[in-house]
Amino acid sequence: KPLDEFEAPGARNSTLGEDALWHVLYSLGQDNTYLNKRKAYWGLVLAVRDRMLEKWTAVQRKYYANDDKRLYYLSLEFLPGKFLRGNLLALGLENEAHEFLHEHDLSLDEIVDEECEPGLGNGGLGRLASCYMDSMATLGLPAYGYGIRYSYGLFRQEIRNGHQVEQPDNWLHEGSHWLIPRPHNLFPIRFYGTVNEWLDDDGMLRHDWRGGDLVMAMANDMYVPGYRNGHVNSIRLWEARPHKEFVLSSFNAGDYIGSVQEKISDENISMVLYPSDDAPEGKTLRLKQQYFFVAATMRDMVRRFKKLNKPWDQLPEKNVVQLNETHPAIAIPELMRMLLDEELLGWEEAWCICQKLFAYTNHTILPEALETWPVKLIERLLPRHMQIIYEINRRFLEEVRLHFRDEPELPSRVSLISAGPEQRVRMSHLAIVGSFSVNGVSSLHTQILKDRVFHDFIRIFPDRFNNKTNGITPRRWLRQCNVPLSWLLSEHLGCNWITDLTQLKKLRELVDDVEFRHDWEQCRLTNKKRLADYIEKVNGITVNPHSIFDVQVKRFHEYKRQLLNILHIISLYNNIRRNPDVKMQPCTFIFGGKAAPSYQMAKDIIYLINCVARRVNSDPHTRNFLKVIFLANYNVSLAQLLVPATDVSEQISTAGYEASGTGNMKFALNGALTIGTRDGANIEIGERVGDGNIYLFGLCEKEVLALRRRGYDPWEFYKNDSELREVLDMINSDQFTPGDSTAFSSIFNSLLTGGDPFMVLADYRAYVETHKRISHEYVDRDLWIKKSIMNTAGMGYFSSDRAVKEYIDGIWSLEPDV
Ligand code: 26W
Repeated sequence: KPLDEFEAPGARNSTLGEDALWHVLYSLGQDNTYLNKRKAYWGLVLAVRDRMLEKWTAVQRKYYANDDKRLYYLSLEFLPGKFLRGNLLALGLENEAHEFLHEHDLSLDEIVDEECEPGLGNGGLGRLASCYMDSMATLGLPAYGYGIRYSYGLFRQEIRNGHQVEQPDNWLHEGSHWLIPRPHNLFPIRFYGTVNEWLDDDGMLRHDWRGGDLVMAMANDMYVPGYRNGHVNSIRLWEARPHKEFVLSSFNAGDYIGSVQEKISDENISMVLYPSDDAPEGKTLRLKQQYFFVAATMRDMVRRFKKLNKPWDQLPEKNVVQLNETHPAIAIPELMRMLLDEELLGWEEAWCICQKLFAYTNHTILPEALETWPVKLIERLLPRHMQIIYEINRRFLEEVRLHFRDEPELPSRVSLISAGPEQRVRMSHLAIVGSFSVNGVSSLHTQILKDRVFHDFIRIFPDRFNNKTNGITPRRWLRQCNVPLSWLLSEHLGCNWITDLTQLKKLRELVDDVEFRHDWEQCRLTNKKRLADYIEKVNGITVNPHSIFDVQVKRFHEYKRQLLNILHIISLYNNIRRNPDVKMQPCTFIFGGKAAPSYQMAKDIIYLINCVARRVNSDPHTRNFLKVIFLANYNVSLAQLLVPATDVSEQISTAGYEASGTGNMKFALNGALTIGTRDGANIEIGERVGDGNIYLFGLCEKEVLALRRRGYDPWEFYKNDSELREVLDMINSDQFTPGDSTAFSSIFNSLLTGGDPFMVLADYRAYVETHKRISHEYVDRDLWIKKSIMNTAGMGYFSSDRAVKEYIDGIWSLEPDV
């Protein structure tokens, strides 16, 4: 069409393709008489965005008109994955997009390559936040996500000579039109400074925090469309901007370079995501990030609330704040500060409001992951907040002493401040005391919180603790990532499963249908071939799509026990070499995942896997039976490729350590069989897919505790299991690193002299025997496919729609607004 025939989008009697072309010319300023991938991509993004914005503004208007209660979901991490495909799907624009691209000799598959993935999270916690945002929009909830617009997401992982190398992830270098900057939504955020005291008219002592440094928080909005329901929510990501006045004052003083340097250090706050999901780094910048986004978010919430002209005690009737881990827990003293110092409420009134407003989700029991901040640091950076924390603690401990008179030890155990040479604020205690709800993320995890980690608190606040087993969104983790299977499902079940995943249970009636099983297997094979092509292209290794695809992808951590997996692979390798005529089902073992840059042991394990892979893949005796693949830079996009192509899902954490896991759910939903320990959500997955359709092995949580109490000696397993000994001795030699026999001595030592803290050796034999069973059962294709179908059929419960509904009923008391 000639240019003058295009109407500006908004009038909306134009097609998606017409709008895309319009945007190529008028928004991007590029010739739209021909398109390449990049232009088609960006044009489509803007055309899709227009449609979301119309719906979003209508939805916001409705929230105000209906006086809805709002949910604020505070998370330092979000991992949404690529947007284009999911947004087209949710808005029902897929066909229009295909037509448009087809007219220009392009395909959706090609142009989504143009999109870069926002890696604004480390792993499970960030991805969970994104699944929940998807479900909240699909359920039509008045909900807002809040976080930080990091300039650099989680590092890009490269593998060089077998080692992880971290590269910066400059995901915004081309800009992202999925993110709309809102330069007028701007709040000043204070750091450092001093606290002044004054007496108000009633003679009450008041506090006023002033001075210090100001940084501006600027909003950037990301949009989350519900699935075909006309609903669109948003995630507001704060970006740090220099405070004008500050820069100007030094500028006028003639210190030009100094003023620019100030500007640079202010912007540092939102520069980069901390890449650790185990031990907190304890850096001032991290605490600054936490306070920065929390303070801006509380301002935004109070700004909206004030428009309603309601008394303060209605704040918790009109709002609820969910804290994703303790990372945003500083919101509690921040809201106290606003109510006390700015709104001049009394302590009791302000505290009552906070305790009705906040709810806290715990995602980890690893002691080293529980956040604490030095009192000295908070005193300096946030002096008023430290005063408030002391006062919260004083009043709390007074109550504790009153109610538990015969337990003089209790106050120090539950105190918000830990004693010792360096006093620290326990953020989990602050979050528990300041919230009306504390939840774990799987049955076992919540039980452990109640029995062990927060046992003292369960007696103080018996009704506060509850479980919300995690869930995943079926839109991205089935409909989007597994198109062949989605077609098959919709053909037999209709398409309601997309928003009501429990429909999948009807698949149980189809397991005996030979033709259906055949189609099921074909879907799986299609997905496996696609993955094999990717591996060929990226790693240059040919894998057999008929081999068992056995996959372990997740962050590298000792408790997740990638080591157990590679030990088994080495013993398999030894066995094949000993029996060259062995009759076994060929296996492809696939690994992926990042190690925190400062976590040396995790990096050593990555190196070991890559060295074993090099040896195994090039050995002519084993090549046809065994391949080991490490896929670099595991992220959401790669997960979407792997999950539907996996036969065996490795979920093998030391029992009691994995709070829930959500990868386990993605694989089982797509018909993979799980080999796993009785940990986290694995237990609940087992209950729902049935004992015969999951391979659970090894020590359970109670047995892990008991063995540790009895005294666990890994040497015994080394001495008594010759196969295992052979494997460990190989690691402790130069077998995988010719000429260097100490490359893996840290691993060997940790497993033996180090006491094997995650009990890898204790579970080794059970793991190997379970793998033997899997290998046998896989060959019986009918049996295996039936089990695969039974997995998908049993996974309806693990939809994030179910999880979010449980949060609504049990914690948030919200009304869907559709
Ligand atoms: C401060 C350092 C830090 C950063 C992140 C400590 C801990 C974290 C997260 C809690 C780590 C995390 O992602 N935990 C995972 O949360 C998932 C969602 O609930 C669970 O499924 C995983 O089992 C849990 O490890």
